[in-house]
Amino acid sequence: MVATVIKPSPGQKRSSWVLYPMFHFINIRELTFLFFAACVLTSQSLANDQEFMEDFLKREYSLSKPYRGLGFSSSSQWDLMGTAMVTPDQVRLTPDLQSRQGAVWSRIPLVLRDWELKVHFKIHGLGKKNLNGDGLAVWLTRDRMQNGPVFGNMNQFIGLGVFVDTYPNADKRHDRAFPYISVMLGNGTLSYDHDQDGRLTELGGCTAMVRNAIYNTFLLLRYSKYRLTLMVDVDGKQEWKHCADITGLRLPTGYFFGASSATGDLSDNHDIISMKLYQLTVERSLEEEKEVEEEEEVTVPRVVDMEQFQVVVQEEGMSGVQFFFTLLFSILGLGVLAVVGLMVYGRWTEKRRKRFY
Ligand SMILES: [Ca+2]
Repeated sequence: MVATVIKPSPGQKRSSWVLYPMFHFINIRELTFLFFAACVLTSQSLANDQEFMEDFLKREYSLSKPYRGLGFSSSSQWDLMGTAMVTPDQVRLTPDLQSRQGAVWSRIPLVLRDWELKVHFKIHGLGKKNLNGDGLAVWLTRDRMQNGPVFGNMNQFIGLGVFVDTYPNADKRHDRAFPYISVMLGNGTLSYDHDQDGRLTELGGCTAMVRNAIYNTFLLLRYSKYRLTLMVDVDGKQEWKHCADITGLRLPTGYFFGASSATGDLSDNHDIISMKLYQLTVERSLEEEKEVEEEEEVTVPRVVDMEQFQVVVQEEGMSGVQFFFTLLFSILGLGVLAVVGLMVYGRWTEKRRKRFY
């Protein structure tokens, strides 16, 4: 299944606008010209919609009902860890209980060049808004089955992390509404800062009302031609909405898909219903093929033009009270130094005078 963002196609819009006044023209040449113009515009818009020739569901990378043998059978392609458990309807990463961590990880390294991952998930619980947490994460990383502080996975991870963050930890700032979905690319040294809800390392994201939703909630990650697109479908309209778009992103192959979640003092049920991976067949121009062949093997994930994502963090200035006390102690300190200095000088001049008499 190739997700198509439903929006009026610019080509179609323009062509109908062009066609409307054509009944006023008598000149057959103008009519012919308009006909061809309309054809060109319409075919361009169709070409945009059919960017991908084909797509295939790749079962070996997908997790869906019935979850036969998941987590215990040697023939299963997925492993469970922590509190994750399989029920007939979902893989529950954590129950709505405090201090739980659970994850599900693919056993098979991803070797596809162009792909699309559709995740059907559900976050729900008894806690009131902002008395629930912490959310879940979807991964495509070098390492798998690790415990840690980033939604139940290790920090300084290498690869992609998509965080469905349901609790605002940086509550001093009200610059975004939660739940908030964001993307991070880890290179092994970058840290996800939980207290800042990952703002400093975020490549893109959006608010999405995914908790206790009455509709099915989906997210979709598409990676093709070094471009990563994140889309969400959370309000029952069967439409994909753009959430993040990152170009120039180089991702090594051989990484593992996974999903993880953690609860702390606050909790929720974090469920994965399915993770479906589609291989995309993408047309490449000769130049693009050459570029792919010439490029040295990528070993560390990176974004080519990282500067476009640099977040400027404003250092908090000194408060008025802090400034007053700093000044007061500086003056007192200088005063004490001056008194000590005068005493030493007085002693020294006295000694000198005694020596001369
Ligand atoms: Ca958070």
